Amino acid sequence: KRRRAVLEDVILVVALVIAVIIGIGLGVGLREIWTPEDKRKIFYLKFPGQVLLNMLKCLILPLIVSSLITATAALDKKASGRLGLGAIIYYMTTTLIAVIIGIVLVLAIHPGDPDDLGKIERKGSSKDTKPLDALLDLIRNCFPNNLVTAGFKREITQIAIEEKSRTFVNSSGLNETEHFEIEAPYLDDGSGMNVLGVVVFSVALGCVINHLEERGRPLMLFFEALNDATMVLIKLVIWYSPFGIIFLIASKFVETDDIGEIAAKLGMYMVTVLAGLAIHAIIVLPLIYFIATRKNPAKFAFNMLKAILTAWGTASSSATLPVTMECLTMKNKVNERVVRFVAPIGATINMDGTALYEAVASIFIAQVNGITLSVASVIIISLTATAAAIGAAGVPQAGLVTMVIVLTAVNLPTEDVTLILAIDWFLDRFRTAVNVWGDSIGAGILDHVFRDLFRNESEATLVDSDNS
Ligand code: DAS
Repeated sequence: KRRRAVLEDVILVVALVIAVIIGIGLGVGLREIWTPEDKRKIFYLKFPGQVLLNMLKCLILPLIVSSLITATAALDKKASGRLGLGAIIYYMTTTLIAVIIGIVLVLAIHPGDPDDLGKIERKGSSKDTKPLDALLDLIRNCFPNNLVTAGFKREITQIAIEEKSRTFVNSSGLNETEHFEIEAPYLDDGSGMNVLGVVVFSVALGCVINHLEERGRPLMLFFEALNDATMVLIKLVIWYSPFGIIFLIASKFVETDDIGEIAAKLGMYMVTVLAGLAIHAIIVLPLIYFIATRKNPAKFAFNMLKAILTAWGTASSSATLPVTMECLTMKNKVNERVVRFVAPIGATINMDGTALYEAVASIFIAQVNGITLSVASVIIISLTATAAAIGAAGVPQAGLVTMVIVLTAVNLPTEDVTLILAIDWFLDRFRTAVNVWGDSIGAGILDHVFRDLFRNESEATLVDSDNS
């Protein structure tokens, strides 16, 4: 079964790479042969890609609700509360640190600089978006007044008005600047999904189901089944994605004027993501490990190398799971009980690399569109990137699928996912390796912190085995 899973993931990654190459070839070809009026056909060219994006958006709601409820409700059942609580604290802390590293880097490096892309200079800033209003919006959206409407709109206090200006040569050949106001389509304009509200509700319901124990069992089974079903649907969408990607990339190549410009931005974007992943994996995680266990992280890392390389090769945490568990127990001598609990759940919900990537990618897309995000939007991005990483399955391309959640949460154009599709299959392997490395560090720390919890238990086990 596992061999089949690994084979499937490898076939999928190969299909994605081939799809990218065909998409670029088709796009460059059409750019040459299509005349400007032919460009109307681009909507037909885009169609299979739009279908892919719509399927992804449609799966957001069931994915968030089922994965978060299942994750929060299941913890207590699978292991002693303390270990479960320790795992959650470690997961949340390292994932949020990864997101913050990503946000700091993408704002510092600014890979998607709109100035040389945007023919429209950005003047002024969005009016009437007072910080207090934005903060109240953020908190208000955590508690939607209607779950159903939360699925497609957010509550807001004001419409942000953006003043733009455009410089052009007028009839007498003089430069003239035209000022005009538009409604900022990306700030709190009430559309877009209230992801934060759905996330908060899901975690709250998950905790209550956990608390209800036996009485909550039917609900628990329902959401587990919903989660399984959603994962199957996501897998189907991911199998369709190579086909959709061909047309998304081709249409992007046809409609983008300056390919060189975009390529340069994608290069800077790749550097930003890889730099963030490197900082998190080489500095932050080993430091946390050393602080928590006083042990040498380099030795721990060396013993995990096989799992990290498998993660890089397959771009799938789930396919790497058995190797991760083997390296942890056999080489790093982590207690079997801890590994059996932390590794599978970690491979599913603890994805530092994916969370960092989603924060960087969504802010990059905002930058390329010349959109300056408010502080509230950046906070929404960090929270939804964390929730989206929890919702992402441990399969190739999962981070891209759930990134639609983050973009929808701050109402950014999801079509621009195309921008980064061409290199996503490459970045996916690095973020998957960081995901697995984060799970391993977690297991090492929890094993050390709760060693007394398991020592007498393992002695008891030894005694039992002596008696048997
Ligand atoms: N490939 C996913 C994993 O297996 C991560 C991702 O897609 O972001 O962890």
